[in-house]
Amino acid sequence: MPWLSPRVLITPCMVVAFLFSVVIASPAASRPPNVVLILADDLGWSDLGCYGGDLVETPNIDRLASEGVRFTDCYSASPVCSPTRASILTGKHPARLHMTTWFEATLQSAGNQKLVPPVAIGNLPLEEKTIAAVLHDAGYVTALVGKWHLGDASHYPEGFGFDANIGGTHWGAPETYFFPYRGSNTWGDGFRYVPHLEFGNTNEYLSDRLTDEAMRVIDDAKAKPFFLYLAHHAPHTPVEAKPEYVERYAEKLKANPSLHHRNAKYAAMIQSLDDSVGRVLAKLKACGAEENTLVIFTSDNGGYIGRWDKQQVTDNYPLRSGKGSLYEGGIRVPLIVRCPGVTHAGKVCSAPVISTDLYSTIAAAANLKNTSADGTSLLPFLKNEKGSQAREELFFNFPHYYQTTGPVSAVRAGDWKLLEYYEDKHAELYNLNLDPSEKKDLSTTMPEKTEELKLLLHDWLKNVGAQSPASNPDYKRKKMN
Ligand SMILES: [Ca+2]
Repeated sequence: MPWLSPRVLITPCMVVAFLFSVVIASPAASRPPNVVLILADDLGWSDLGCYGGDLVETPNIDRLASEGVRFTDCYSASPVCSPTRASILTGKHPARLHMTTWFEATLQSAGNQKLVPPVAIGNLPLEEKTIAAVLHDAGYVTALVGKWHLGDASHYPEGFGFDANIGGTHWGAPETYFFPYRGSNTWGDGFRYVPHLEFGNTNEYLSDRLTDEAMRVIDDAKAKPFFLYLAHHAPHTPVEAKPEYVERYAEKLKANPSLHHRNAKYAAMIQSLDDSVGRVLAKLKACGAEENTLVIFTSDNGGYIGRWDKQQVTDNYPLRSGKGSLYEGGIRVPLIVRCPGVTHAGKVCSAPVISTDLYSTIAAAANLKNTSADGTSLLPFLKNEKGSQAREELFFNFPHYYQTTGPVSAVRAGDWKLLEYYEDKHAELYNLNLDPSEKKDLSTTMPEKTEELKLLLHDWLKNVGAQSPASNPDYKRKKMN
């Protein structure tokens, strides 16, 4: 057989083959991007390694950040679960939707408090067109895997554009993270279950199982573009983790007594969350979808600073407070976005953004025209376009009580942040650039700035039709012992 030079190898057949491959490649290149939205539950802003967390190691999420854009000043539209989830899916602010507290809380009557919180909607209204429905109309396969928490059985994901609902119910948390993901307590047997995860194995861990289900969604999509909404329950309470990971972090804490984060079980839960992200990214790569998939990772509210098993769950240091509060610890959350060919690898963006922006961002990335009432596309920030303007103000409204707060609204305008509490109408003013921990209230020393932000906040509350708490005529002040 004669030796063939490389030049001889380029034959008319090869040219035809090349042209054929271009034709084959073209539809893939113009195919709409897949969208993978990974939502953590109650993950704090400073929990992750790439956000300064000092205990848990999150190599996969850190790598996602190094390959995409990491936002330092992303906010959840609410300091609690359901409202933020509604804001992500609808692009509307919870105050506009009147979905201002979590589902179970909408079913409970007011306690002995100075104010009666407004009646909040627990069921996402069926007329709301979610981003899943928008993508579904555009030919996407759509699936929720994990937590839903946006209403009762007549308001489950199937009614909002999702082809598949794997595990989503009205419950905000599983009773246990270990198979069969249900338990019994004073409310009865089978309390807080996760459906559709039958036939599991002993010691199977929920975050791992949800990831298995997410893999199947990607496989089942086959040639169609897909929207995978992987809504992990972790690291929301109950604080339960795989023993081998707990042991690892217990050892690390013993060796490093000065760490801010002190909960080995909670760290171990986040380790499993990081495993999940790693497996999803590997799956995208293995099936050739990596270059055509928008990946978003974020959390629905700040870290929970209450106790579980007599130990504080997390510490949002350097931010003040935690879940439920409108101080930064309650609403500032991680946000990482990777979209090959769009995002600049390793960029860190400090523009203030909010969970309502994800709807418009996903729609824009899929080249769909839909925009939302309260969001704006983050694509200019992802593309690093010159002249990308940060939004001038972000607003928050939580007219309810929680362990960390009384009814309150807030506005962030540039470096300035104002909180106004409904009980006594007092306002607090902070400069987040100089004082990110919100320790120095400037409201009395800067009355003009305080008044300016109050007016902005009041105008916004009025414009979106926000509900306010009312005085409670039955309120009985607790006797002091
Ligand atoms: Ca949550």
